[in-house]
Amino acid sequence: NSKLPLPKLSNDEKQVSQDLHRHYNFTLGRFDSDADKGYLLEALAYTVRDRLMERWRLTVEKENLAKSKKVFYLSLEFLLGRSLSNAMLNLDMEESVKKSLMEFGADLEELEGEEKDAGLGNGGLGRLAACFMDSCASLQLPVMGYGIRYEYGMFHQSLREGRQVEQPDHWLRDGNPWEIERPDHVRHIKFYGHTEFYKNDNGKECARWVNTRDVLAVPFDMPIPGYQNDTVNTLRLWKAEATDEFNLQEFNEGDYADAVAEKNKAEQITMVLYPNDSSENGKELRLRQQYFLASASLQDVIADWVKENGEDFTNFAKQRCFQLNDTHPTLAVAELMRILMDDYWLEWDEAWAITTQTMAYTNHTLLPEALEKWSVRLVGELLPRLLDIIYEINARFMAEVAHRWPGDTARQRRMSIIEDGHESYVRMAYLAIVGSFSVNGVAALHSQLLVDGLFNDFYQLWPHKFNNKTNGVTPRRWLAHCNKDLATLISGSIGDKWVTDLSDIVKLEKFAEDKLFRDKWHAVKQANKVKLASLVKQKCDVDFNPEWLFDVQVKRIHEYKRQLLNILHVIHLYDKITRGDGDDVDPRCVLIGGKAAPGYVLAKLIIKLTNNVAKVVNADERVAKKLKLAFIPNYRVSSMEIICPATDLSEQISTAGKEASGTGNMKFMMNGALTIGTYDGANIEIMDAVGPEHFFLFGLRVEDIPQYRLHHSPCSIIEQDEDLARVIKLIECGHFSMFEPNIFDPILHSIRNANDPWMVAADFRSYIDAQAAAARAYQDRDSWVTSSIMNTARSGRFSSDRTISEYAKEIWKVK
Ligand code: DL6
Repeated sequence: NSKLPLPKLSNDEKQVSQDLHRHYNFTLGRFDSDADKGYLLEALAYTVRDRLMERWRLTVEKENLAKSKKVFYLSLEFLLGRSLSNAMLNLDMEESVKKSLMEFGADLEELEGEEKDAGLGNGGLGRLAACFMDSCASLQLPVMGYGIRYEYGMFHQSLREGRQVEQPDHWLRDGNPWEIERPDHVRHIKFYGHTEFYKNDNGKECARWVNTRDVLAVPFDMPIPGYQNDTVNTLRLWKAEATDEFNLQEFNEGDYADAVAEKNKAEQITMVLYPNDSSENGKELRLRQQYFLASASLQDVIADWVKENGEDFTNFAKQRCFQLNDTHPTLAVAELMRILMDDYWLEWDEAWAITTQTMAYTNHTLLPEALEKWSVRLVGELLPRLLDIIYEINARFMAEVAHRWPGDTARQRRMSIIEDGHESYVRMAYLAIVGSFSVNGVAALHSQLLVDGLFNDFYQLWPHKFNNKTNGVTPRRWLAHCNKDLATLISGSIGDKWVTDLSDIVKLEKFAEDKLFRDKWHAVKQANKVKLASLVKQKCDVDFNPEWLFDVQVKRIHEYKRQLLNILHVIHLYDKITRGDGDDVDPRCVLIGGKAAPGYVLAKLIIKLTNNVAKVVNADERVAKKLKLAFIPNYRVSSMEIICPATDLSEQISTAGKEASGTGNMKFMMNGALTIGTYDGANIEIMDAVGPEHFFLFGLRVEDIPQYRLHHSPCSIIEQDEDLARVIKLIECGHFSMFEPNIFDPILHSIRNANDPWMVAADFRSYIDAQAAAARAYQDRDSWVTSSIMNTARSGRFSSDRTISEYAKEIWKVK
């Protein structure tokens, strides 16, 4: 097993230039003198990737040598965005690349803009996984990611007459230079078939899963570079392929069409990412994806273990740990039991001890529609052996509950992993809790609500399992890379330690007093706003004036996130100005962006309303000096890299208790935006960190809502609030839908609904007041810039390095 040492490639301009030419001419076979941007980008990617290879090999070797504990982050989503600029930053090779590109007459920024986003996620949960991978590599932790290599990532959103239109995102069409196929690590994944019992060579009664229809899992590895530390971790993404066996069998029987259909069916598993951010509606293909990921990853880890340790699993739990990113990969609990018992003949108790000391589960939502459950019928058909195991886990768990609370059958029913009814379901969150040693929420309030409410029964049984890990974002991508001028200004003042230790950024605080520094800070923000304004012009054909307040809400479109409240505010300003009462309205540009799940009718109608309001507002001369509204299409990671550095006011306006954490809120804060927000998710911790004087808080608190609901009457709120009544009237009378009367009725109905879960009417007045306060504050430039600096200076806690250090220390126990 002789490993060839790879040459350590230097970053000097000459070497980079040589490699760039070599890849352009030899790897890609291009000889034209007029460099094609697409090929040049590819050649550059290979040039950069070469420099990761040796570091990657050494990282793997070092980890194996150290025999340290390894962690595996299992996630159905990794929203990576672009890789090139991130790799260059981490390898510190931007300058030499810039110079080398001159020979091709190319501009780095322009090339970077050509790279497709790897959109393998929906939103917060997937992007968090990507930030975590970055932090693990930057902290040099032995953490490997496992996910799915979707052929089609998150759909491309375009607009037709203001409505969302979804188009497929075939991000792999032109190849992906950031992945390496590893056919030597292919795994077989079983589906269908049945369980068979037999006696093994030692006379032990064992089970095995037979007559299965197998699918191949082929791994593709992506390098995850740490920040200038020679560490390169691995993200392994699985692709489904048909096995040769069943292809051949049907082929030989002359059933060509069926053979091809089977092949397609197998490959369908990793064809497309489900574009729903909060409900999956029990689709069979989604269950296949979940099992496919869990099984491939666990088989991979176990095979590696056996190679290193033989079939002795005594130390497995001390040496390996799995973090389940939400319930999506939770079948891993049952799959680990299956592998240990069926393949290595461990006893139940032994296997269960290993499993429950190895699995840790993160919950990302309290929304009932996002709590996964799978029909027992479906699980039984697709994964019969897993269902046996889940039943057995539940039977033993129910015995424990009965022992702890004798006679409390209501509690047993409540806590059962199997929900009985007309149709029975497997409750995935309960399987995850029972099978894990740690259960965490993603912000302090969220974790508290979990133990007080949703998981209270489990908390009573196992209080020690529950903990909080407030989310964070990587300061490399979300400040050093995306806001280079600000990063330079910061490093010029306090040094660059903040890049790897964001707590150091607090040193900026004292510069808030410095007039010259404030002017520079303001100048950077203005330049970023000019860039965003030009993007908005290009994508939306709306003129944003960089002198005005940039008020931004970008995230998935969902009722609980309340983009609707934002639009009501815009309509209110429009109404105020047009009725001649706009003297106290300060100018602002409002930007909204985000994708709606394709089947989420109301969210799509909210997009349509935004666009219709934008059309009216932007065309009305009477408001032209005060108000602009734009909806930016196809919001994704790379758009956020331009949006967050340019934002003045960050909209984090979810109904209290509904947003588990939020991470966009942290990116904006880090880039010096002030937040207008509810007392929800990580907003609370953001406000605690920055101080309420630099934050615009509004709205009901989660503890007030139940009492408030008893007498909640949106109709009387509307009646009593003249401003809200006028806004509603404007929508109702068709002012924003001249040619399609009544199209917004479902939205009006949702606001007026006495049971409106999102409390839009209830929070309207305090939102309007907070918005007025924000606009007023923006007029005092000096004090606004001070607050902006304070936001960045006090964002240290929201680095994903801090979050990951907590996972490493308190859950994974790795160094
Ligand atoms: O934890 C990451 C992210 C949070 O910041 C958001 O607040 C939360 O909504 C999101 N959760 C989901 C839930 N999807 N599922 N399941 O995306 O997680």
